Amino acid sequence: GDGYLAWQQYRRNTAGVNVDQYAVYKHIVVDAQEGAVIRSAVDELAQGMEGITGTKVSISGDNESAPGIIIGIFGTGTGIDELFSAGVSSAVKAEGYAIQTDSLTGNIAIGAVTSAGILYGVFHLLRIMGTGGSVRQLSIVENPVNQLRMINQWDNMDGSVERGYAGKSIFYEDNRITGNLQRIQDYARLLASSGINAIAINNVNVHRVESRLLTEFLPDVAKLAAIFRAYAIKLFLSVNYASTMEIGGLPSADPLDSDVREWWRAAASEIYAAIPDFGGFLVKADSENRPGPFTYGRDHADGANMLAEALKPHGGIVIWRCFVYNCKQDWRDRTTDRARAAYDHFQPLDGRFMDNVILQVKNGPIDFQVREPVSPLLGAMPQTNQVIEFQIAQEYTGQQRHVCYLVPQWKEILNFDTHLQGEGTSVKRIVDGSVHGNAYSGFAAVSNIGNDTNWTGHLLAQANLFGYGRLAWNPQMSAEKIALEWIMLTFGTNELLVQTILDILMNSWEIYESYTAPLGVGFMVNPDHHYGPNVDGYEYSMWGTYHFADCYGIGVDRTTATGTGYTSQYARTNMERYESLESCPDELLLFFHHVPYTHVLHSGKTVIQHIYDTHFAGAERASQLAAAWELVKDQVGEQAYRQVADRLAEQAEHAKEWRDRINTYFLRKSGIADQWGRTIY
Ligand code: BDP
Repeated sequence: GDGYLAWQQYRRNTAGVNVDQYAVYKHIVVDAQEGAVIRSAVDELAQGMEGITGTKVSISGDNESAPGIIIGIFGTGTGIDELFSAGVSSAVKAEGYAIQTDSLTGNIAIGAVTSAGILYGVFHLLRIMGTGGSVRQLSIVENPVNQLRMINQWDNMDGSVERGYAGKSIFYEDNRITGNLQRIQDYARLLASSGINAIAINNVNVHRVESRLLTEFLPDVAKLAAIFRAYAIKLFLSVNYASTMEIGGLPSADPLDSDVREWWRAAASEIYAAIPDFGGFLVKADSENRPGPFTYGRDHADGANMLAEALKPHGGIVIWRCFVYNCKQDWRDRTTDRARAAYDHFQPLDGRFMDNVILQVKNGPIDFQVREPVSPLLGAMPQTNQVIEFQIAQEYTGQQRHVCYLVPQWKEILNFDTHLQGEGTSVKRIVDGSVHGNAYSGFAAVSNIGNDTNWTGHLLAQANLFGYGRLAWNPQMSAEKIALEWIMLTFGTNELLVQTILDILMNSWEIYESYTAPLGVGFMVNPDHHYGPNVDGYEYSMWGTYHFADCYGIGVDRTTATGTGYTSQYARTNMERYESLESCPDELLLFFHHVPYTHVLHSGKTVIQHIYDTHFAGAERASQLAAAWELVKDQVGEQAYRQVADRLAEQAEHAKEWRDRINTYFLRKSGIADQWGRTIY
């Protein structure tokens, strides 16, 4: 098809060897009270079963001739409790579920303690059938590892999407909320099926018109909230910190000013009157020209707490972003290293935030580069709730014109050992809240969808949206397992096809990295739109993203001994590893050290030869991706084949441009020839 159904194809022929197992299930028994989420779950199950088995299923309140699929909520006096042992039902937590096949009757039961759990259980069962798994002996208990599994839309009300690479907004057009609510419901379904439970529906850069989502557009926001509610997804709004001035008619946004505080309290009350289960606010303040508490000599705790106080009586939360740095200062001295900024601003505030504030920390210290170290702020504030922020949108990883499956990158970040509470203090344990026992914790990520028919522009970029949700649900899942699920649900189970797409996805991050900025140095992209090579694009600007290449060497000295001191933001073990040239990993070398081109890496190559080799190899491997796709032409539908073939062709060409621009630059700077005598343009 055209990609619109994404991983919700529910096609008959995908199920492979176990397909006849599914066909016996012809009715669904609902052992739960009516409600929007239950209705979504039942609809989904019916639709899915009909697609997969090719026959209509009936829905009833009591059991007919076995076998059927029985769904129900534990402890509500229905029959569901009898179908599970007490041990199993008590292991199911808030959003979790149990799925079990009765060996005698063949009935499949899905039990949960909330309707959200039922919905997730239904999606799980459909995933099994969609990937051809056996349903004969199911015995599953699942609970999400992360409590908050959030998506951030960077959509503007004029219909554009900041860093959007898949068309226009599905939420807004002409400065109002769209009338096409069906597409939004389809998006809610997609999100819920991968495990997402929260969404902020507007860009973190809030313009005047979006501020009015809080006021005059509130009835429309409430409609959107109802759509998401039916899929167990909570709705949040990004707010302008200075809304009191922007739309409130007040002269100030000082967080300690009582009029300002009162304005926010009243605004919150109105929102909750319209949307009783409203999630809360997402805030980008004092960053990249956004207003914030600094204007009034206050700090981020003052700002966040003002909003938290307004939301608290209603059970709402403030998600305050830590992407805060001075974008107008260039490089003055070691303390102005942009990589230091989030930690320098926030770490000293630990303990000052109200308990309904969550800090949202980007995965790396700079900005979603293809390779960065893990942000040292993650886990460094034991008394503060934190969520990690990823970018599903491929702003710096090929903008959904290149394929770049990001789950392997996210896995590496989540598995990183911060050593903050001794060995084994991994990022995933920090963000799931278990290390510090946080009230709130989890994942947030910038969405990669727009109104392109296939949602993500590049069809293969759908794997990142799906993968993000799956990983937020369970960070233990392997990148490969997630990819396999996505491939089979989307394209079916043909072996050659599955293996080909799996190889493309699993190699794509490494390939992209190899022909772009080397060894963790970052950027080297065109300013503003950030697409394509421009080695010095940001080198002499104010944005704080530099590589410091000259005729002798390259890289940023972020050591504590001689550099910016950034390394000292890490726990000792990591600090020492990064500080020393001997132990710093190759892939991050230029992030932490300024070295001569002749510096020898652990790989045995010099830095300059590494640059040449990776760029030649990367461009070559990019063109092989296109060749691999050609071989499965007959296994995919015409439209899907075309969509991907076109992008892979563009990537192959663009990778050569990257290769040539980077290699030429460094040949000229260093004057050192390629050891293998290849032509460098
Ligand atoms: C950068 C984007 C910019 C965003 C900013 C942010 O280039 O468009 O507004 O991050 O996260 O990556 O606030």
